[in-house]
Amino acid sequence: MSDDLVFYTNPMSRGRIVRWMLEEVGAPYRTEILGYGTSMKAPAYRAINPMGKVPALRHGGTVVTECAAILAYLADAFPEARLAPEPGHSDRAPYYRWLFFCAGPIEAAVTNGVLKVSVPDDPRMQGMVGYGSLETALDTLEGAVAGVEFVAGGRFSAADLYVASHLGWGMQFGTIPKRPAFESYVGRHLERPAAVRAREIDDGLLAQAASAS
Ligand SMILES: N[C@@H](CCC(=O)N[C@@H](CS)C(=O)NCC(=O)O)C(=O)O
Repeated sequence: MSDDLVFYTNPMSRGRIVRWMLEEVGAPYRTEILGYGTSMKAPAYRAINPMGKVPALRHGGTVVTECAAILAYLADAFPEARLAPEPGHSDRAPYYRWLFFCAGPIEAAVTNGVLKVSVPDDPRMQGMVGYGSLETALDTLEGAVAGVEFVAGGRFSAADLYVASHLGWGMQFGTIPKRPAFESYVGRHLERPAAVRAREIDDGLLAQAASAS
């Protein structure tokens, strides 16, 4: 196992998104499991991510946190995996657009939905809230995935991996309503060999994670 790439995670976390990306990249990596409320909050790990949250990635001497940032970083660090449109290509625009749209508006809208924080039906309030309303944010994302296989250009990218992960988790946990366009977009991507492998690896680590201190 390589020490060049170290993946800090817990299999019951957003780290599953990064695991899928690492499996798509195909470079060797080592996994470190952090326990909730224990090693995740200890000084040794806070030196890597002061938030005390997973996932995080160390690549040589570089640390990157935040799922979307880790995905974008890996896509650029391993260009041979072809998981991002070429720098400077116009497909880079939708690639960034939908990565950031899910990391920002969708993530915030869905979390607030779970917490029952609702935005008043007042255009001035919705204008202030970055995602407008959950409905508007989901309608916008539906427009991006409806009838297409990929959100950026003609092939699978880290943006698809991230969008499909958000939609897949959201529909599974009932925080995002099932819509035919979401289901057909997500279904295709979740069957990718790297996605299946990543799920198997994380499922296999659940017992170890439960006893992680
Ligand atoms: N914005 C971060 C969110 C990371 C996050 O909240 N991770 C959760 C698990 S899914 C966590 O580590 N929670 C533990 C804690 O906050 O104590 C990302 O996208 O990576």
